[in-house]
Amino acid sequence: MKRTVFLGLFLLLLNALQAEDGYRLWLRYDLIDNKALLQQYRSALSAMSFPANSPMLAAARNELLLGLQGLLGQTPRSSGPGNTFIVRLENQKDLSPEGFTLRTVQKNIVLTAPTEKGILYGVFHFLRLLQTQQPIDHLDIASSPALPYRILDHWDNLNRRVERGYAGLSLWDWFTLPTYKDQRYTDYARANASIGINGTVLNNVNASPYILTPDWLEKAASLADVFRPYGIRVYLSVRFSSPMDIGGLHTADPLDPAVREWWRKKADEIYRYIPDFGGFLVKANSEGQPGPQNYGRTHADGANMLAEALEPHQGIIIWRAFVYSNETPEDRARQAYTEFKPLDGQFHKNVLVQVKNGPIDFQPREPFHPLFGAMPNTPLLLEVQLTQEYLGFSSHLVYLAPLFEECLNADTHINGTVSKTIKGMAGVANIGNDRNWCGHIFAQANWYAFGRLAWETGGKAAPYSAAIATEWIRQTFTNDPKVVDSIKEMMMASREIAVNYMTPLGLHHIMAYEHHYGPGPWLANAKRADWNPVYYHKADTAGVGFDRTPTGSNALEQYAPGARTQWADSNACPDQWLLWWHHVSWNHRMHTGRTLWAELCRKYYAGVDSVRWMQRRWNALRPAIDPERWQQVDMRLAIQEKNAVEWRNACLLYFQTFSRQPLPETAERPDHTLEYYQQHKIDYAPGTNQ
Ligand code: GCW
Repeated sequence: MKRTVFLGLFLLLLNALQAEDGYRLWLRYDLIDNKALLQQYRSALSAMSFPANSPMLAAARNELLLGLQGLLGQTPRSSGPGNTFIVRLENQKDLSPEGFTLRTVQKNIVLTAPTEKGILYGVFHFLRLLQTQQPIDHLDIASSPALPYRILDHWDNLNRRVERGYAGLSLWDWFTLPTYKDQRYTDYARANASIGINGTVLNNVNASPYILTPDWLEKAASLADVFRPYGIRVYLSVRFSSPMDIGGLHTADPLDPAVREWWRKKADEIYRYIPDFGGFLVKANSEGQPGPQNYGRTHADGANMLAEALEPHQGIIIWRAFVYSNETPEDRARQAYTEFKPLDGQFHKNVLVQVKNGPIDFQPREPFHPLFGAMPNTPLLLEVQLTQEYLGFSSHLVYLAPLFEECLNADTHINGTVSKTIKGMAGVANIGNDRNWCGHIFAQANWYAFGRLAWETGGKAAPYSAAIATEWIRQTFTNDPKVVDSIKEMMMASREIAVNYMTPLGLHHIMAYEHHYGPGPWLANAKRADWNPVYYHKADTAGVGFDRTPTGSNALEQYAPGARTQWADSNACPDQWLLWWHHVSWNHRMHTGRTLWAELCRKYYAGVDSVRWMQRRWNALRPAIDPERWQQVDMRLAIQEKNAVEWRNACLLYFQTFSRQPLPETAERPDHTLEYYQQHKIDYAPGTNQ
């Protein structure tokens, strides 16, 4: 008897110790630790009227019960007297089909929505109110998503390796699909639904043609079945040459009738497997992928052929604008605009063009892409990268919402802010099969913020990053206001900190070759000119920076005059953009009054110092955070500090060979020579070796 009690206690303890491994993400439904509030919530939710006669409503209802059981330690009675949580499907004006209202009516809380999906989102919103300990006695909420398309793009290969993935293997265990449906698929869908994500592209844009063969379609269909009750549509990336690769045709020319027929039949087949299939995502004529240009056709010809095939089924084509060609000597930052701008208005109505936030490639800082606002007759999606290819992988704490928001709130000077020129957002996923999903606990915040931003933003001027961070911290860690503020400050500063120790003052693309982890500003022998850091910084003894004004590549001309003026003059250009737009001398006077060289040193040193500040802060938070997650983050911060020092030392020693000026007297000296850093190779960095 004693032994059993002992064992029981031991197991309980073990469970408690193991409980916080990050698996639950922000969907932690633990008993509310504020007694008074707990009582209020309990009495506000004594009964429930929630008819659930469909899989989606059942999912919503189950989530509500799961949440309430955890948060309140009890669930409402399904009928009877007392304050009731009432759920009703109901049309309401001013609400989009996915929207909902949550209102206090007499003593009841009423959730209404025009669709089941709205109910689902309303349930998650309500649970978030409880998790973040908000008052619920006078609710008057009407919420609709700002953007209709809110999609995760997985760069997952069929062999389970994830291109630019830093959180283990692909979440999709393709081999055991379609039969084995891992609980993680459901939990993934719950997490997405909780932040309003309504689509997922299952496979890498560098697509294998096999995804369109029956075996693989059956696997995709099985995932779609799991996701459907959570309002998530499945999309697939397709390889443009599929009719040749798996269809036995001798061409993939989009104007060839046999090719068109092949895609039509393929579309019909896909919809037999997945009746609500979302559509195709296509990377064509980019980085070696086949596309319509192989046959002298345009991107519009290619996209329209696929659009016709999916149209009868209400599917869409998402055609990526991430293109640059080796043959063209044109500044890479210009090329997407050059190719796509003339095609505006030529795409079928079920085609959306997906544009990365900046014109190069997910750098720590880039100006907004010139295509935003420039294609008024083509619906655009904004593509951002949650996985931190250029931002320290899953080793660095970098909260990306401020980066996304910088782009969303940028004024195109054509149609208002970028957020007003788009129909949706696509986020390159940072999810893998790591126990905590994203590798870094704080990387979960980037997944979370992506969904929340896509729901909330859309021309509204308010900055959301801080508010979203607060929500996430409260759900993920604690509601203790001091702790929340302390973590929030860290998160809000973290993006600028990374910019400082990696690529300050408008520097970009100066990282190591191929895996993109760590510094490599000296690299000059990649097989394409524009894969070389020296192409981007152009340092010489006269100065540093890429001249993109009329005296240089004139990428500036692709922006509206109003946008141009902020960057055009090297003396007026804000410091943070300077070396993106201008080649300036090492003694150029910055807005701070320092010379460029002095400012560059200051930024790199500040970057490292700030990582150490984050470490101290996290240390002080130790008593407030559960040991397991605290330690995970602490160890990753140690990696980040080491890397930041390497970035600073390597870059400053390298640029010093051109500036020929000393490092600041008082500063910490580099502990190695430039040659040491140049020889430092990382073998088998994750995210490559497809
Ligand atoms: O950021 C670059 C990556 C490639 C990626 C490409 C793209 C999927 O280095 O790995 O390929 O962008 O967006 O297509």
